[in-house]
Amino acid sequence: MTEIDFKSIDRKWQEYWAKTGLFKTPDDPGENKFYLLEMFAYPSGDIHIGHFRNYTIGDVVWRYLRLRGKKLLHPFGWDSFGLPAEQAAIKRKILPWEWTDGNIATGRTTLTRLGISYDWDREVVTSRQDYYQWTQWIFLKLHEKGLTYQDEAVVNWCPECNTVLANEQVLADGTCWRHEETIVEKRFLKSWYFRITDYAQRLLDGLDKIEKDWPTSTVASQRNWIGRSEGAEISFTIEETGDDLSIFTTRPDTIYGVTFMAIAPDAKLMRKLADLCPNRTEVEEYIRKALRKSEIERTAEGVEKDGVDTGFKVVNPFNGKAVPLYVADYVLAAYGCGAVMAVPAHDQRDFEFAGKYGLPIIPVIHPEGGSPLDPEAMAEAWTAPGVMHDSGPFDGCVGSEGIRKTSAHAAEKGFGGPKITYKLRDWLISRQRYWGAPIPIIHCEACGAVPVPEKELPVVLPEVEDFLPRGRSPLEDVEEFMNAPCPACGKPARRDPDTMDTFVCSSWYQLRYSDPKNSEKPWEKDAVDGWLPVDLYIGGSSHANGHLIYFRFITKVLHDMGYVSCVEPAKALFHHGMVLDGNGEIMSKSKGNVVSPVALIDEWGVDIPRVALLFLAPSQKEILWTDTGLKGAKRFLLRYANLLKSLAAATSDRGATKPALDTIEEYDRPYFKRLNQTIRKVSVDVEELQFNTAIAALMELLNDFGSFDPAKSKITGWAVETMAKLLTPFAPHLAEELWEKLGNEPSIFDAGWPEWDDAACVEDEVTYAIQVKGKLRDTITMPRGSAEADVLNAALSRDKIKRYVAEPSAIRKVIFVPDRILNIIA
Ligand code: ANZ
Ligand code: ZN
Ligand code: ZN
Repeated sequence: MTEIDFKSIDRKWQEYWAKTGLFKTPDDPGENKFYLLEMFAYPSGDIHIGHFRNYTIGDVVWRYLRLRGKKLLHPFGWDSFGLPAEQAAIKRKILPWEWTDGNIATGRTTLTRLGISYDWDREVVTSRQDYYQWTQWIFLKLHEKGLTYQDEAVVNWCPECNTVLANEQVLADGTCWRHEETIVEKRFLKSWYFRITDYAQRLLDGLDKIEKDWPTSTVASQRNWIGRSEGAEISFTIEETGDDLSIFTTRPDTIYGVTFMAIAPDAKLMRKLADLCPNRTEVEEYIRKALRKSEIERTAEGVEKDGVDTGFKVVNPFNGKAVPLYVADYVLAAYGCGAVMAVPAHDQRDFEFAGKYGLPIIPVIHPEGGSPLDPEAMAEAWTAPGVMHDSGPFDGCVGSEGIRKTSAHAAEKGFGGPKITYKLRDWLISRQRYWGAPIPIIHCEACGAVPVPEKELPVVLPEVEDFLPRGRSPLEDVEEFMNAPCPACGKPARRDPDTMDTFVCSSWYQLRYSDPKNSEKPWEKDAVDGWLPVDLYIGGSSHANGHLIYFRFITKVLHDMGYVSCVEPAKALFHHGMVLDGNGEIMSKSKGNVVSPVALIDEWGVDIPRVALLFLAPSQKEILWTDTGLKGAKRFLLRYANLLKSLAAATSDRGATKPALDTIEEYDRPYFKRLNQTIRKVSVDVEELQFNTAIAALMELLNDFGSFDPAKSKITGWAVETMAKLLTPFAPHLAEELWEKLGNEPSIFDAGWPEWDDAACVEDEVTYAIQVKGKLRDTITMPRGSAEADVLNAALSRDKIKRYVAEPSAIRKVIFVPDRILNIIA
């Protein structure tokens, strides 16, 4: 086999593509547009093999669609603000902008060398003024729409990050998304929020529309995270203070069974109550303790729930009964109303709590048709539906009827009514860190929080030497930055010292790519509407409840304000699998098992590692990376190239058009069929991002053509060109080279994707004579080339044969003549 100099082929074609502007985005998207997007990167080091895989998946799609004649937008950029970059800079004792600029340059060079089809003219860098000016503009737009507010509340605080975190940045076990060892604490802090909860229902409804093209697990995870719950809100009254104590319940039908109330230690109202309540010392001590626990610790199943009696009594509006009010940390401040009505007979947590503190258990729902519940004998709460008892006018109501009637009653009497709540919380976006987009707000003693006028954007992040985190924003100590005249009254005022969560930067980048150089506006409406929504979005599944909810939210807000027409930012979503080392371990610098894509392409060129990555596993599955994949990929590419070169040498037919099925001669029929089947297989598989099976089909094709004799064929020219095109998505450099070697004008990307002919894909059928002991008993038609076992199975299922062969175990021998005879000796 002739060797191929893959590296010089890479260079040659990458230069050619750059010169001819192959990856340039066309100006006029139109009907035929396709917006292909991979999640952009944190510039926190060079591209690693996981990126190589992810971006290659996108590139295969680009190459394929380009051959199909699509007009493509395929941009790339850098999520360069935020903790990942800032932490890296701190560790290396350099300034964040130096660190990010250096890494961006390196990353861009690597991606270019990997031959990924990005239009670099559209690159965005979130930490540059020409970008974050518009991040600040987005803040102002939300502010204008009443979707921002500042609130003093208990927040998640990571002591390692030295900043607050959004709920989406706290992992399920209560640790920080950047520090998996660090338990997130609670602090009381004034911060800015985006009212994402206003969009909870719309975010759910939108999922119905996109779910067929989004991974099921991510859709389910978002539904769960948004957490819609139907029930009622009911207003109780604290006897001593007259305060309203509203609660959310999914079971208002149990309200006659309330024997105590419980409020979250961090509920707003609790701060006032703590000062006034009879058991003040104990209550305050309990609150202090509870605030140190994570939400997970507080609510975990199996953990004993505790609390403290405040000494206050609360009146049930349904029956006027007064019950004690406890402060208990199993109640969460930020869900529902931050307080619950406790019904020990019908709620398991309340049941356990009542047991612990000797509180009464009053069953008010009894099993339908069964005997009434006896509180003395109950071992656990009765949570199933049933019939209402001891419930005044509601006695006898069954199941959901009770829920409906009690809610309606509360509404009628003005102390509550039906209510839907969501688990989703508002998005906390203030960060007490330096490396982010400053919040465009000026605090004035007279006017309050005043937004910076749009024309004064950007609020420039000052370059300072000392940017280390200190528990409050480092900008607070930069006087030149902090002092600013109030935009409303002109008097001296102070800027908001915090910067925005980096997820604000990434919540709208998909829009900016449509018009990245616009300095007048974030984008031209025509441009954004021409390209959006993203047709295929590729990225990791870890962003399911963070970025992927935020970017849907921001798109909807901007839609409502008329800045973009689409309501959902991405039509289809694909999660690529990880690349692990040969033992299934995550690659990391500390383990020393990192595989660098640069080292790979220095040794093998681009196409070999690329085919290896694509072939090793389906795109959504993990890859256990070993070098053996490279050797196999190389052997395949060499054989493929050699076959094409030798066939091309045997024909002068160039630019061949596809022959019609009825003109194909006997010799060519099986080859024509295999090619058509392969075109179909590769097309369908590439559209489903199943590249491993597509490459396997090319390997089979290679074998089938092992015995092909161009001297006997009339379709050699067409076959060779088709085979070159089929290789293009997987090994674009080599395919382009072969295309030229075959005597065609570059570029192969303008040559069009081959079409298949359905009629030519159908397998020929043959008629089998089925004999039993040499006597003809039946005939059946089967695809040509069927395996013996398939023919035998088909034969045994026929009544005529069953008569002679009662069961398969009776068969002593089978004589098989391919495509003609099956003789069963039984
Ligand atoms: C009384 C009751 C009686 C309840 C009963 C359940 C069964 P989901 O389905 O998750 O929405 N709850 C309400 N707010 C809470 C908070 N801030 N922290 C902790 N628990 C809270 O759960 C709703 C139920 O969780 C509510 O219905 C309330 O308990 C509790 F037989 O109210 B229930
Ligand atoms: Zn952290
Ligand atoms: Zn003012």
